[in-house]
Amino acid sequence: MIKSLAFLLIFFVAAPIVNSQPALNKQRLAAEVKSEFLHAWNGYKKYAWGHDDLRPLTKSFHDWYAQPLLMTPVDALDTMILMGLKDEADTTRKYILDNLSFDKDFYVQNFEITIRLLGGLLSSYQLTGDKHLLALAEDLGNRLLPVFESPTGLPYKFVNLKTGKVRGAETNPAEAGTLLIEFGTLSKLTGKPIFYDKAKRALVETYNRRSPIGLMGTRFNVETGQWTNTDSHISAEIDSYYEYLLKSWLLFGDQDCKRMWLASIPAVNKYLADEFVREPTTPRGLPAWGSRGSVRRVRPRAELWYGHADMNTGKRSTTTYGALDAFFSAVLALSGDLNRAKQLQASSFRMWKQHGIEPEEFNYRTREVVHAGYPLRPEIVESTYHLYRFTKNPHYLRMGETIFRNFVTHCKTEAGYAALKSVVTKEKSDSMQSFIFAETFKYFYLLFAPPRTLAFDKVTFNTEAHPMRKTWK
Ligand code: DMJ
Repeated sequence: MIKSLAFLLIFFVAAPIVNSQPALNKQRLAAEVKSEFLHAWNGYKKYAWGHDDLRPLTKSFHDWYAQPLLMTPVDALDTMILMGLKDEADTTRKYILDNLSFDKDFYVQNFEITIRLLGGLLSSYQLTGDKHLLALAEDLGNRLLPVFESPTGLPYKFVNLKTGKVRGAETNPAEAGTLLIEFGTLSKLTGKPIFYDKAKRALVETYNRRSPIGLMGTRFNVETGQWTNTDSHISAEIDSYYEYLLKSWLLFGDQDCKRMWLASIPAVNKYLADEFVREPTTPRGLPAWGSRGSVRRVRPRAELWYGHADMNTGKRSTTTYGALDAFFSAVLALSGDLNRAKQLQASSFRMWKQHGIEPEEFNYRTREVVHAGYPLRPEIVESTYHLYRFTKNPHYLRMGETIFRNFVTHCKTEAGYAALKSVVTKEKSDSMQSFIFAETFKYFYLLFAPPRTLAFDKVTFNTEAHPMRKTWK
């Protein structure tokens, strides 16, 4: 009797309050995002112009290799165009065309150069029609091609841009399978099938190495074709492989990619998805039943996360999820699985709210932070934007506003934006990677900007948020 009275009381106390929040001012938020973009961009221009990245604490710069490859300007250009920053975009485009050369005698990481530079040049070409950008992309594409010359067709990790020598036989599904959107678009725009064929073969060869139960591992060797790490998940080193199976089908209408995606997703949902009911706890983490004092969250809650499992047995290994994994809600939404997309996004947002900013890795069962860093990642914003576009539910605008405000509060510095060493202590680190411009600010902006800014249903974003448009038959 006492228990059922308590239940009634708790139920009514905890019943959701009718949402009476004032309508959110999208126009004002879009303007705020643009102004924060410019704050970071001006910091880059002042302290790191001509280099790859800004170091926001020491107000200096960082280059990835022996000489700069203009990672930040190329990654940022299409965002400037979408934000309507015309003069800034014109100056940046001219600077890139006058200064960027890929005739460099050093090794670069094929995956990073493909998603940031090849992707950035191609989308900026599509947005401006400037043929010089396409010529630069083609030159880069040709210099990257030697990576595919392995006994299996799986790409080596590094290539020397001048000599074409390759190295790095151990790679992973993300680096091998996240190339077709960029190489395929380059192929369509130049009329040269080789780019499409090589990247597609790499994707198929990656898929062919799935386990008998349909899961991918973390690392393999491109010369032997053998797995060297069999941990399966949707996180770093595998993540965008799944994204490109789906998106290559959507962008190119490639039926093999459709088949591979449809054959892959059931295993992911069977073995990696972790659905459970979380029992209510008090704010102190004690069970709600039998505890005293005020109880806010009292009803058991169904949660969906994606954890780790062994690729051969499907046995759960760890219950970790993190900032990178948050991209998967966008992929699920794009695939038409809105139910899982919404549930997973709710989980990502809970992870975000626990410390007011998300950690790199989180144990979703115990709610403990495993890796506390936050390198300014965009994935949760990307998924918020996709869910808003698919559902039109203002809930996602409010979610985006919270994320944006926390992001500004904790990461803004005098010279730009800084990664966090720890989301718990909020201590900053001296890094501002180029994807803050390509992705984080772009997805924030597109979430709040008028839909006409970019035709969501006509573009496919590469994994660095560079939008590709099908302009070919
Ligand atoms: C980006 O370079 C890409 O989104 C990639 O797929 C994963 N990591 C970063 C952003 O977090």
